Amino acid sequence: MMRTADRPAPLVCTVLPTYNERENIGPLIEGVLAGAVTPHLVLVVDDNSPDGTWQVVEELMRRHNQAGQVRVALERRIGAKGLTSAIQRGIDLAIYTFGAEIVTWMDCDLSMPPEDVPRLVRAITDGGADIAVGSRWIPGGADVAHGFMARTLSWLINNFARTLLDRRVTDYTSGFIAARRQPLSHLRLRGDYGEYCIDLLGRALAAGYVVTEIPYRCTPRTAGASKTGANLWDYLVKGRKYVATVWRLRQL
Ligand SMILES: Nc1nc2c(ncn2[C@@H]2O[C@H](COP(=O)(O)OP(=O)(O)OP(=O)(O)O)[C@@H](O)[C@H]2O)c(=O)[nH]1
Ligand SMILES: [Mg+2]
Repeated sequence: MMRTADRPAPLVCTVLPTYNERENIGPLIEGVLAGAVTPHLVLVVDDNSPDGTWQVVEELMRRHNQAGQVRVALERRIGAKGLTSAIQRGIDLAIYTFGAEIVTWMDCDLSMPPEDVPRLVRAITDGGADIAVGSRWIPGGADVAHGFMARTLSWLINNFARTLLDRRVTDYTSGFIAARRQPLSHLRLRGDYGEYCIDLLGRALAAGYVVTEIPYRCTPRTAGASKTGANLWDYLVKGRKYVATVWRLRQL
């Protein structure tokens, strides 16, 4: 894309929501910064993790924030908890405090490859999308992190969402997203865990925003513990909320 002197490259901010990701956060931050092609800020929103994730981030801030340049920032929330509110807090800081034009976010268990962040960003800067979604369900994408039962339930819910909402999106529960500031400034995140993603994409499509998908390979976490349950009951409880979210959005 051509840039002129009066049109500086847009600031991209990657929001990283963390709870007890001490061993993952360092490689993840380094991975995101290594792929940066325009000015890029990494903003960690940590809910005062007992394992001291925020201390690792503070150390990286000392290393990367030199000569007045902020490349790594930390929001340490004391008392607040929850993935959706952490991402929303990060989006608000990215847009209104740091002036980001594009915000990306992802899980911090290294199940989503930081090398793919530039591809999501390019889908917006070069491809003209308003929102780019990392998808496990298009050619080139895969989910090798979860077992047969979880993959089947995820496939079922995503097909249910495609049938009732919009077929162009295949991974409504992705959570690996890049978006322009404009949709984010009037579509605030609602709901718990994966529901927020279905809800955001459903409302964005209904509002006429251009949503594109980029394939990615979801790999198992190798350090730290999952914060969501992995037995059939947990999946059914989560799945019921996903179905209710799709059902609510169907008439938009
Ligand atoms: N700030 C914040 N981050 C959270 C909270 N709960 C989970 N996270 C982060 O959300 C991301 C996803 O959490 P995971 O434990 O990987 O959950 P998941 O991906 O649904 O589960 P798996 O499929 O088992 O990996 C990780 O980056 C977590 O650290 C929370 O309460 N606050
Ligand atoms: Mg995970």
